[in-house]
Amino acid sequence: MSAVPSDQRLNAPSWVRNKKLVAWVAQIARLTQPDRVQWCDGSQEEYDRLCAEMVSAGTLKRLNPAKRPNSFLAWSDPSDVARVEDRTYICTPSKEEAGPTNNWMDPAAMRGTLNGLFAGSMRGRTMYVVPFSMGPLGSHIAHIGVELSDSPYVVVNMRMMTRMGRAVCDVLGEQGEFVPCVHSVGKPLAAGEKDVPWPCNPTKYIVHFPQTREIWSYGSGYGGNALLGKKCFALRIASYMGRDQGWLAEHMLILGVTSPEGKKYHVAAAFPSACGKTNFAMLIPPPALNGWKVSTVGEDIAWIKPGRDGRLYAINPEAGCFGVAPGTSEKTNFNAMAMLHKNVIFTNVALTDDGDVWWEGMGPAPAHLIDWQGKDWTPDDGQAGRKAAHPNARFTVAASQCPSIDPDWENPQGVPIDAFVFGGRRSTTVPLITEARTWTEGVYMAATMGSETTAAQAGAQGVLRRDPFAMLPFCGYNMAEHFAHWLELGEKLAAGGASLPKIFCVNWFRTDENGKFVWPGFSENMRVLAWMVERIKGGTSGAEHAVGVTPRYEDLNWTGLDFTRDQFARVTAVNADEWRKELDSHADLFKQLSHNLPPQLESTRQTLAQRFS
Ligand code: O2Y
Ligand code: MN
Repeated sequence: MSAVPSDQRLNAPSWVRNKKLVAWVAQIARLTQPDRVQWCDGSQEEYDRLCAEMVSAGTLKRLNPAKRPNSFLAWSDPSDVARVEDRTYICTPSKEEAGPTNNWMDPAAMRGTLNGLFAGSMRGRTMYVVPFSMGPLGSHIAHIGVELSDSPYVVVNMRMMTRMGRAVCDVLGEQGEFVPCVHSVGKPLAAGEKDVPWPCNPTKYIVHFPQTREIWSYGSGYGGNALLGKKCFALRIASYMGRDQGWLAEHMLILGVTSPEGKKYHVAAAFPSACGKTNFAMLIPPPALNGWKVSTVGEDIAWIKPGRDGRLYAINPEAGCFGVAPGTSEKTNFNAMAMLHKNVIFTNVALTDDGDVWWEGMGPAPAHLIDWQGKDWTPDDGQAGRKAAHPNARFTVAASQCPSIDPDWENPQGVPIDAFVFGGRRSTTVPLITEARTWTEGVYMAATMGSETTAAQAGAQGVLRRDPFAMLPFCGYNMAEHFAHWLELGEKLAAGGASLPKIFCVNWFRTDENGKFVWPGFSENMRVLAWMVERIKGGTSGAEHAVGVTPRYEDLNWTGLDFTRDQFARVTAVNADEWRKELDSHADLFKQLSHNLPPQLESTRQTLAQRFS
């Protein structure tokens, strides 16, 4: 089969009217030399056909339709199991613009490298053209991208994670703008060469050109490396666009919370990984608080733009969840499990003997499984420390299958945000809940947030990593300038007379002298959320301490939970010695981020330090 040599072989369908798109597809086809080009219309027929082809190729296994209708399992190459932060680049004209927390390379030098890697990289394969919208089609907050990929696994996942296909080209029209995203697994096939189930390349590059709004990804077929609408576009490129255009692209869930009297509020919350972000987004209130309702607008990313009324409105730019399977159970997240009964693509979980899936933390292990690397597995292997599912194993599923999905989750206007919440996993120091007294104090909390590593993560356990705004791997420009952007946006909205969302900092993870969590977490976090809502309404009180405002024991609703004053004191105490060290560590962070760091942050730090002196 010969490589695509000319524009005539592009097969652009009549519903593609954007000349710039066709010209770009032709240019990338000339570079990457695929055997054929396929324009994805996003139909069910196309999805079914691609899945069937991947079953034949060994990339997917069809799960038992009686157990998981229309669901599949993929096992990746063992070397291609997660995002590769050390191979992720932000190619701004100057290194300072990318900032000290991003890998940077000169754009021209990177283009040279990429041109070499991508030349002929799709030989023997199909290049799929995947038009997608981040956000509801036609929403003024949404933006369009087009991913060119030689991976059918990417196509079917993008169909779940975004609004994808012909309808996007209709919105794009003749003149619309799109973010060009080029993806290759980096494994061209020679004539007659047999493919492998999960093609990839040991050399990996995940590259962003924020100025020209381009994404190039080479060598990986997995998750955030390959589904380019998610972290690459919706966070790294979008955060840069938001800084230029006066809006925010944040690593935040969005939830609706309705009080017993029927008034609805919306909260956007940022957590680093392994802090129960998906669980919080899909929280089910405990039975004793069943007058409260929580609904899910989004569980990973929020795009937030000022509305005409001066309030901030948020959309979930995604249409699906790419969630972590291990640790998810009916006990930890009933709603997530309920999403997974049908129409799911699982990646790197274990296969049961009756054609279903299993992962650590789901429930009792079956007597025999095939693990994510295709090997026999028994509970004895588990005892010996061998996992049946990879710790970063995933499910891809449409958000519409979430039982708690909010009726407004596709509202093109977005939902008005009443509060921002920033959280991390801290065994000491940071109280259960603190309300910032000012916008600047809230930005300070977000800028200095951090989380301790867990056993499931690579490296040593319990190490504190600062993760400002939970955006460390996702900010497409200098992190210090992200802080400045938040401060400026707050000033601008306040100057227009708007009342800004409240900002809260939470920590569900304080431990006792035996290392056990003191706060029960999960559903019980509703009690903290209810206090936040009361504060938004202006209805309940709290006590001011050195770092902000916290509820007193009597300010929380304890109906149905046996949680003593002493336990409450343990999770809310502000220890001066711990905080003096904490503030010194904030100074270290600010030193690292000193280029263009807003002076308000260091002055806030000094004000806090004085309170502990
Ligand atoms: O490992 C990956 O490729 C996926 S990372 C991811 C996926 C869904 C939601 N959040 C994340 C994350 O790393 O924050
Ligand atoms: Mn995430």
